[in-house]
Amino acid sequence: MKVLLIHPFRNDIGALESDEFMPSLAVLCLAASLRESGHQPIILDLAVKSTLEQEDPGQYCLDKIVDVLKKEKPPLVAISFLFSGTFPVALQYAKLIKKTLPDCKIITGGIHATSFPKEILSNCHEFDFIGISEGETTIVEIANRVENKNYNNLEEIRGFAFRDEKGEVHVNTNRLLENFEGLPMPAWDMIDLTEYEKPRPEFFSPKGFEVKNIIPIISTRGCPYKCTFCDLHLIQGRKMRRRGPLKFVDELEYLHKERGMNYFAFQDDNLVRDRRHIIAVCEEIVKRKINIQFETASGLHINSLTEEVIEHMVEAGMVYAAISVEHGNTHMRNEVMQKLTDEETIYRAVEMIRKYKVLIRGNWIMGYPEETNETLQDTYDMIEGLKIDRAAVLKLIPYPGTPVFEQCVKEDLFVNKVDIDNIWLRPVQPHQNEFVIKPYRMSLDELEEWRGKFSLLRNKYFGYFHRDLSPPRGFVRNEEGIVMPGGALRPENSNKDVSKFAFDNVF
Ligand code: B12
Repeated sequence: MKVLLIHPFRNDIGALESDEFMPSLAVLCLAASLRESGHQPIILDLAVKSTLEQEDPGQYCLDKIVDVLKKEKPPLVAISFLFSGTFPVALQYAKLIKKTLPDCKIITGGIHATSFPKEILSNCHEFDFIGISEGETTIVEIANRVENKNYNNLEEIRGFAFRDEKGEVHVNTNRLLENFEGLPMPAWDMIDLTEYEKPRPEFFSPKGFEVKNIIPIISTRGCPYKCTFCDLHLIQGRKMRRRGPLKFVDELEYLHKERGMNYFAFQDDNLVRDRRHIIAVCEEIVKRKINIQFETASGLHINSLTEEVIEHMVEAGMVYAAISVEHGNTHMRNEVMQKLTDEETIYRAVEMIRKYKVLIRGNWIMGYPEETNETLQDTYDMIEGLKIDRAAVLKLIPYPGTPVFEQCVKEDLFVNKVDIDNIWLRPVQPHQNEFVIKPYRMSLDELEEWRGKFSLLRNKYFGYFHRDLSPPRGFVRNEEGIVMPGGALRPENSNKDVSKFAFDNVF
């Protein structure tokens, strides 16, 4: 049976300014499982280059959806979106789909729908079903049901929510963690990778490759840690699951040798947690002579990094290591955020990575309820002390399903008095420039001041230890090796005030 899988175009500043299109792994994984079970998935990824090239991208997407619906008449449509803030777009699509093809069923899933299945199904009758947590098995089960028009005992489907004939919503939270190893390779063959291309001359490419695509890959799911800001456990759970190195590297080999891809971004939430796994993956890459470059987009958990792991990763092609530090103050990092990483371990990890010619980016969070001027000073001092190439200090967005969200609701810390009962409908936008919550002991003006200071640190030490690296566009390096704003901006951005956005929201 035909199943249309839609990945929306985020018609907002976040998408438009960063224009970093990456194929949706969610859609590729769901499509692969559907196909393996004998269904006919049709991928409509609207977050692509050709959408951005349209005069009115929003309208273009709506027209495109109608065209595909009329042509394919799929009995089931699945909408997958990555950020909670994209829900309004998904809802707009669902309304249009039901208007165009009233008999088709619509399912959505992903982290936002997983957080609010009851609210969405009770209020938005356009959606028939919701997949909770990982969706490969659920989508196949519901596709089988739709094909056979068998809607009996839907409550038996695990990780699934639906509305019955009386309009009552049933949520089966007994979710399923997929047998990750057993899943088919994401359906890369179903998408045109040129749709995600753009020249990226600014990318660090020590092997000299021209980088046009960033290809997301994932070799493990799950993370055992309980960081108080992270909601990913809602989807992937805390139990780590891996794809066997041979199977995973088959995917890389296909993408590199048959599709010409040379730059990859690991999306694993805790890529190095299982050292034997990452070492085996890297050894397999080297053994098969797969000549690629990769980055660790989601941030490496510092506790698990060892010299041996780094050495293997560099040999296999790591050129950009993102590390998740989260805070410069030990109490904030370890007691409040539950990151459980010593300061010495952080400094040691940076020292270890720095021995290799690899770019290093650190991620920090600012604006927790317990934040003070003193704790932010510790973050500032740590960044100054580490002198890594990029330092991203991002504002806290408390997401439902996290302890910090509960705390902010309980203590009424939201700046814009968000309507908690309606947050499923109007979620915080990821690109929202303003701070979302106000710390107990700091004013918003003070936070803004810190944000300004951190923005000056962002690229300050770019290439400090590798001075032959040219600073990012729009920056120049002085004689002491310090990088500061100056020089030409990218031509396409020259007439936009991107500075604030770029500093704050793009890694
Ligand atoms: C790639 C990524 C990005 C990329 C996005 C690239 C792009 N152009 O699209 C970049 C780097 C830009 C990014 C940025 C941010 N990100 Co991000 N990112 C991710 C990441 C690491 C990987 C996503 C992925 O591919 N996963 C693998 C796929 C297979 O999993 P999945 O998408 O969850 O899909 C599965 C299920 O959800 C389900 N499913 C999904 N859709 C559907 C649909 C149906 C019908 C069904 C049945 C099931 C289903 O089935 C799928 C297969 O099992 C996730 C974390 C993660 N590991 O998932 C965070 C994540 C999505 N990001 C997150 C956040 C917070 C951000 C930032 C806001 C961080 C910040 N403070 O700046 C920014 C936003 C930037 C901006 N300006 O908008 C949060 C989102 C939380 C939320 N509730 O919205 C996540 C979940 C991380 C987390 N730990 O909390 N991010």
